[in-house]
Amino acid sequence: MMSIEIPVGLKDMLQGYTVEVLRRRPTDLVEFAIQYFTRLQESRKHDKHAIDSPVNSARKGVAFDSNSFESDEDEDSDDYMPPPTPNKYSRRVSVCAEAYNPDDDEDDDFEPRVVHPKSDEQRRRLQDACRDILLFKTLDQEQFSEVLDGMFEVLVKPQEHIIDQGDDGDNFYVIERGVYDIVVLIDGVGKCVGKYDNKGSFGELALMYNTPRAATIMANQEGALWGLDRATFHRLIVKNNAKKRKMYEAFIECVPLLKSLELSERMKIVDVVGMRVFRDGECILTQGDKADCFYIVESGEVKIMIISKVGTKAGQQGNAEVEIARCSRGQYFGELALVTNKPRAASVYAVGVTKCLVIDIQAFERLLGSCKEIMKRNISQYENQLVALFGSSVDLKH
Ligand code: 1OR
Ligand code: 1OR
Repeated sequence: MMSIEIPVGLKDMLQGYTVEVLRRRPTDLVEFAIQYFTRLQESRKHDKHAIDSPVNSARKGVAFDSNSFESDEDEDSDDYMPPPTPNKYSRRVSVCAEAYNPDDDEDDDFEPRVVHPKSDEQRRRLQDACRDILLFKTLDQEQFSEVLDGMFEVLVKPQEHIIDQGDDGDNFYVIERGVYDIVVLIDGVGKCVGKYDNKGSFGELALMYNTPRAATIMANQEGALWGLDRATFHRLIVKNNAKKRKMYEAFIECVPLLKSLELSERMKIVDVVGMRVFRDGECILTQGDKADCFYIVESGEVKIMIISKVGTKAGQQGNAEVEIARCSRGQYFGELALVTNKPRAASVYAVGVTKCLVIDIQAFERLLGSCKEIMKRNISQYENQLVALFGSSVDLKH
C-alpha cells in the first residue's frame, strides 16, 4: 500500500483557513486565501521577533495554561509552524498580525483574532478584574468577548518594572491584584506621582498614540495582571475610539468645565472615558468612600445628598440624608474628593435613568489638571451655600 506522508502543520493550517472562511464568508476565496496566508506569514515573522525579546517571552510564558498548549520551546524550534488561525473555539495559542491600521480598508475584511485559552477559573478572575475597566465600557458584547479572549495572565514580583518610561509600548494591562507605583521622571529624577491599588488599568497611552511610555509602572508587592497585546488593543480599542469621538464630540464641546481646553485635549478625554448608565435611584457614589473617579452627566439627572444630624420628635439626634444639589447634562460631580484627596463628601443618586461619562483619577490628573482652578472656585462656593442653607447646625461626617 502506498503511504503518503502529510507534512507537519498542514492540517492545522488548512483548518485555520477553513474556520476563517466559515466565519467571514468572503465572496472571493482566492483573494481571501492570499490575504490569509500573507497575514499568517507576517504573524510568524512577528512572532519569531517577539520571542527574541526576553520580556515578551516571559510575558507569554506565564500566559499559557501549561496543560493545553505548546511550550515556548516548540515556538523556538526551526520546525515551528504557526498555530491555526485563532477563533473563539481554538484550544491553541495564536499570535497574529501586528499593527492594525484603521485607515486600511483591507483590515475590515480580515481581522485575525488572538486567543489565549483560559480555564473557567481564570476566566472568572479575568471577568472580575475587567468589570470596571473604563476603556472597555463602550465596547459591544462581541468586542468585549474578543478582548477577554486576547488577554493573558502575567504574574509579577515585588519591585518588578512592568513598564519603563521611554520604552516602546508592547501591551496594555488590567490589574487583578497588587499595588503599583506610577513613577515619572521629573528633572531627571524618578518621582512617585500616584498608585494603582488593586484595581484599574495602565499602558494605554503608548498604544493609542504611538508614543514612548509616559511613566514607569513598578510592582510594590507580588501581584497579578492581565495583558492585552498591542495589535489586539489597536484592532478593538483604537478602532472603537474613532466611534467614541464621533459619539461624544458634540457633547464634550458643550461641557462648560472643559471649555478652556484645546480641542485635541478634549478628544484625549473622550479616548479614555467610560460610559455608565444608572437606574432611577441607583447610588452612584457613597459619602465616606475612597474616590477613584470623576463624573460628567450626559443625560438624566443626579441628586447630591449629605448626612446631616437632625432632631427627632423625642428630642434626640439622628442622622438623615439631605439633598443639597442636583446636576444635569453637562455638569460634573465627584471632583471634590479628587481635588482635596479626601473621602467622598456626599452621596450621589440617579434621578431617572442617567448616563454619565466616567474618568479615572489618573486621567483626571493628567488631562484635567488645568481645569482644577475652575473646580476649586466652584468648591469654595459649596461652602458658602452650605452655611446659607443650614447655618452652623450641619455636621458633615468629615
Ligand atoms: P503608557 O503606555 O504611556 C505608562 O505607559 C502608563 O502609565 C501610561 O500609559 C498610563 O496608563 C499610566 N502620566 C502618564 N501616564 C500615566 C500617568 C500620568 N499615570 C498613570 N499613567 N500621570 C500621573 C497621574 C496620576 C501624570 C504625570 C505627570
Ligand atoms: P466628592 O468627590 O466629594 C461627592 O463626591 C460629590 O458631591 C462631591 O465630590 C461634589 O461633586 C458634590 N454642593 C454641591 N455639590 C457638592 C457638595 C455641596 N458637596 C459635595 N458635592 N455642598 C454645598 C451644599 C449646599 C457641600 C459642601 C461640603
